[in-house]
Amino acid sequence: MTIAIPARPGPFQLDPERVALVVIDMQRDFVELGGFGDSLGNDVTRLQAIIPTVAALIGLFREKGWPIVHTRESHLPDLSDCPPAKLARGGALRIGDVGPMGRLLVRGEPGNAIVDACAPVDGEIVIDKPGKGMFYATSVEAELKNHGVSQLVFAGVTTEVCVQTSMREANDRGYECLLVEDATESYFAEFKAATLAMIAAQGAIVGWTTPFERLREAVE
Ligand code: TIU
Repeated sequence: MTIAIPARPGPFQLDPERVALVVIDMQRDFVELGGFGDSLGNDVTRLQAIIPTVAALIGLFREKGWPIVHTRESHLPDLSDCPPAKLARGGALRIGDVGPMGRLLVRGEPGNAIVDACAPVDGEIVIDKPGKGMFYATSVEAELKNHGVSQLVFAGVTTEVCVQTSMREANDRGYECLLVEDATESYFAEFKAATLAMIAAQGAIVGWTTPFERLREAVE
């Protein structure tokens, strides 16, 4: 039995047997001062506002016993998985340089950790990804297949970069995707607004969007 979630551009038919939550890159590197996002000149405080909503969404999926995937954008310490074209870009500091929370965007460094309020617990899937999208150079597709998942509810940062890239990758692979509007944020308000609009346009060309409360009310 599916649950109809009020959403844009129309109801999202959530199937409790096939759904998983994907929380994209809720890392200190993107939401705290001294991390990678800050090093690029962004106002990271904008992103901190969604932490309670993302945590509540994670709590809802845990309560239901539905699978949860957490991603981290990260690179190996030797940066062998970081293309030169990505390494060459940045602000005052580059990927792999030492910042106040350790080496920027490097796996295992303090800044690469997911913020405490959204941290994974045992049994949840954690995916380290070298790109913006969650499918590129990762094992996530096999993990989702193992769990029988064909619908993905998305949250995390940043809306138009890693979240949208991951949604588009998922959409092309046949997953039905729902983005939780107030559980995602961008450094740029106008980019978030445009992303939400373009995802749901043309009859859900990439997927559906809805606020957390609509989702919570419908599934509880
Ligand atoms: N810069 C920016 O908006 N985002 C990223 O670099 N990565 C993610 O979105 N996770």
